[in-house]
Amino acid sequence: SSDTAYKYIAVSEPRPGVGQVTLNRPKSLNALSTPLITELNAALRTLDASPSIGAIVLTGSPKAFAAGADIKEMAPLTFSEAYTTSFIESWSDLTTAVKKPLLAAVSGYALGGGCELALMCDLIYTTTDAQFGQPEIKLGTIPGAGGSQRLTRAVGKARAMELILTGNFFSGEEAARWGVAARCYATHEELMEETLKTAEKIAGYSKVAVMAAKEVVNKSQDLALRDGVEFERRVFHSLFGSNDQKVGMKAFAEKQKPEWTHS
Ligand code: CO8
Repeated sequence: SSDTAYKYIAVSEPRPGVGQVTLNRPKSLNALSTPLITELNAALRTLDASPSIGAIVLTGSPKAFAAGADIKEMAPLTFSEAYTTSFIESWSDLTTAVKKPLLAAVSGYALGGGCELALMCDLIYTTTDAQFGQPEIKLGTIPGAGGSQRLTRAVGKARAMELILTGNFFSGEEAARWGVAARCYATHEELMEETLKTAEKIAGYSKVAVMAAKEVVNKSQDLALRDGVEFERRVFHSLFGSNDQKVGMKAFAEKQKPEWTHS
């Protein structure tokens, strides 16, 4: 394992086909510094390229998924520095470079950039008492890693506007009720167990179909309905060219378990 190469994260394979990245900067509640994001991007690229991995879980500690971008790193930045170095832009690598499903398991604080990082993942599971929020307004700034756009798409304008203007936190229970998270669980242990179980299930399907499914669902967030439906149909048609679509349908007809070839 390449674990030892990382300082701010840990990488493991807790279940067959499941890669896990654990944010590990406990002294600052997993504040997302540039070096941490650089490691995260490298780990995700490695897992995405690994033929044995079918799904990726991103998590933090029971106390904090991530308490935001690193405020101490941001404090001295000038406009020119932020602008010319495209500060925060590399965070989006997560949404553009990773083709395998990325599941966020969120316990504790998911604030500011931490909330935005979770929102960049394909699926969020959380704990009832997790604390989500976009508190940037309290620092004299605004969300900068997609929060105003992704949170608004997830919860609607009324709630997003209230959350972003007040900086109020919302619970994991609310996140699940409002559609930010797919599910919430009573404890961190239960959260991890259920997230890994779901990831393992996804990793057991054809990688071609899984990647296509992730791609078409995410497209719904970018495209108008008519274009999205058209895009879905094109991708659906293209899967007639995959081996696994034949494998899956033949196995169904023969009442056999499909043996995916991932091709
Ligand atoms: N950045 C840096 N350090 C942090 C951060 C952070 N976001 N959050 C916590 N820490 C540090 C604290 O400074 C403290 O360090 P130290 O021990 O050296 O004093 C340590 O972590 C523990 O934190 P606390 O003592 O504060 O722990 P509490 O349990 O008392 O409080 C809270 C926990 C409520 C989570 C509190 O730490 C807090 O409010 N943190 C900041 C939350 C926040 O405002 N997040 C949003 C940051 S802004 C942002 O993410 C913008 C993203 C996009 C920017 C785009 C710009 C272009």
